[in-house]
Amino acid sequence: MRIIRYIEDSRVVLAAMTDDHTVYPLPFADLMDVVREAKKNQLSVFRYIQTIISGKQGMKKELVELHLLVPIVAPEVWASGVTYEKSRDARNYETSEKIDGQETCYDRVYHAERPEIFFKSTAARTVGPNDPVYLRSDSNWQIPEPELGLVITGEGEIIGYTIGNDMSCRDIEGENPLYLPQAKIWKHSCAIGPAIRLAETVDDPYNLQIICRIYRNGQLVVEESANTRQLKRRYDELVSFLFRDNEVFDGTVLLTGTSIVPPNQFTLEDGDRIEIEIPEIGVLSNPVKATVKQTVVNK
Ligand code: DO4
Ligand code: MG
Repeated sequence: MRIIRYIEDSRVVLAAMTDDHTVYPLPFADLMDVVREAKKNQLSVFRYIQTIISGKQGMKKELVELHLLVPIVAPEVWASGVTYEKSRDARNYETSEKIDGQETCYDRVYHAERPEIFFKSTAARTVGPNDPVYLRSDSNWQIPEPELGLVITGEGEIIGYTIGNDMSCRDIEGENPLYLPQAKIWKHSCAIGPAIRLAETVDDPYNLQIICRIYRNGQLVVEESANTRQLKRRYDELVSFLFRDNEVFDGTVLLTGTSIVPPNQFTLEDGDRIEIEIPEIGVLSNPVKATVKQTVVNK
């Protein structure tokens, strides 16, 4: 079962979509309201939704027929880094910090007990399906990072899985790892969606295929895939580090890192379209838009 949000007649609708693609609007504004109500009724989220929709007439729909929004207005999006060998190798390729024969910070974090976890986005910077992700105007090497996202409660329970795009500037991070926030956070630099698959309806979250396709002028220019079985960490391990002495809000999304990196000579361009698919969740599709360079005058 998947949870979606969409606009219909100028109203935002929260809905459950069953595996036969029947959509049932839910009498709640937000998935976290459903989670809280399910707890009160001592039912799992899936069972609680089943009691709500039983006997109701849903409507058969494909996701592409709906005006989808982010499936949850995540107050914060955090991200894990260098959790896959492929990401470690890509970071080592782009970094100017390497010295022959010596380990880089990326080699060390890949093996360390403490994972890399960084702040990625706020609700205002995060876009949903079909909204444009933006390119930074001060970077010449930008890529999408297709990632599985964990949707978590303020108590650290993983209630669902979504797709995330951790847009990244390889040149800015490569110049100096301390530039990470600038390589990762700007307006529209994070996309999530198109749906949240309830965790209890996923057979094996360590066996999810992730596919990324990038189109330029309508032509497929990049197609790569990976599987979450290649992840070096466990999801609960990543969540437990995020929670260390931290206040984490209901509906936070924690991205789990990328194992898909386009060829090194590739950079995104204005007008490209990125598709990230996890078959159990759907396809997150976003056009790419260049940001117009702004000059800020210091007063
Ligand atoms: O170390 C930089 C971040 C890497 C990252 O975002 C990833 O591995 O997905
Ligand atoms: Mg990433």
